[in-house]
Amino acid sequence: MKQKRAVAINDISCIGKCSLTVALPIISSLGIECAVLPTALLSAHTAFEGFTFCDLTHQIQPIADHWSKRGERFDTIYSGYLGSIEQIELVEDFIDRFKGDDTTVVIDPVLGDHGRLYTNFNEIFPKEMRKLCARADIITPNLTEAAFLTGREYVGEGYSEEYIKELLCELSKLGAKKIILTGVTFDEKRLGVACYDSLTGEYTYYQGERIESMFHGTGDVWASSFAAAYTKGYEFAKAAQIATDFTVKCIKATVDDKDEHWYGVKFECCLPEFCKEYA
Ligand code: PXL
Repeated sequence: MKQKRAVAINDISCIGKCSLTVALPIISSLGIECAVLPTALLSAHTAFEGFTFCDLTHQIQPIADHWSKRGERFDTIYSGYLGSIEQIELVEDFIDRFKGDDTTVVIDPVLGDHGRLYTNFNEIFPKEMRKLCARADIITPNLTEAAFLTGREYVGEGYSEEYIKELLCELSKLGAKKIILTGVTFDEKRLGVACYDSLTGEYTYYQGERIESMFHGTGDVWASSFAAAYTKGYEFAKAAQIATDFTVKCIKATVDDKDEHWYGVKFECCLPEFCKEYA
């Protein structure tokens, strides 16, 4: 059987377990080749004070040109954290060049969390991210990102199912046919995702155990395991469920190290089981 192939477009944060250091092992663990297009090199992700940042924007076009000349193809194009407006535009261009009939474009529109944009981003960012979302088949924003993308006010908790449906519907107007909202909760015990397939009109909710701690990089763990499962061939809502279960397991494996939350989750401990179950 032909091996599936994904390309992960993301930064390398040397410490802090997010972006490529998470995407590569998780996607590879399901037997999928994971090509990488590194967008920047950081000593640690941006929540670490004093991080260094080496911009690799100038490398994106030459790498794409080389791949294009060679006729390289991908089953999945998956992008996460992008460090500048120019990078977002280059990824738009990359998609236009490399999206074939059988390619799925998964965009995690990384913008912020807890109602705020991440360090380094300004209010122009969400506008450009909207254009990138228009080229996606699937987008996976959290509630903060959904608010910035739709221009609606951020509602952290205590929202209704109606509100979530409205958000999903508005997000689908950006262009992607399938939307997954992450970090959705309706009570103190459960946390999960809300999925909307605008082609079938179907809404699906999947909730896992809610663990009261905050670890960095869990959004990337979720999106990478979703991209891995979807590329593997699991259908949309099932892949979202697989990613939710995996992320909960990773958080549970890390919960005793709450004070180290900048360092991300111990997803490595959970990979053998993930692999055994879904590869
Ligand atoms: O996990 C998202 C992410 C990825 N990459 C970098 C980040 C962040 C979030 O802060 O700073 C560099």
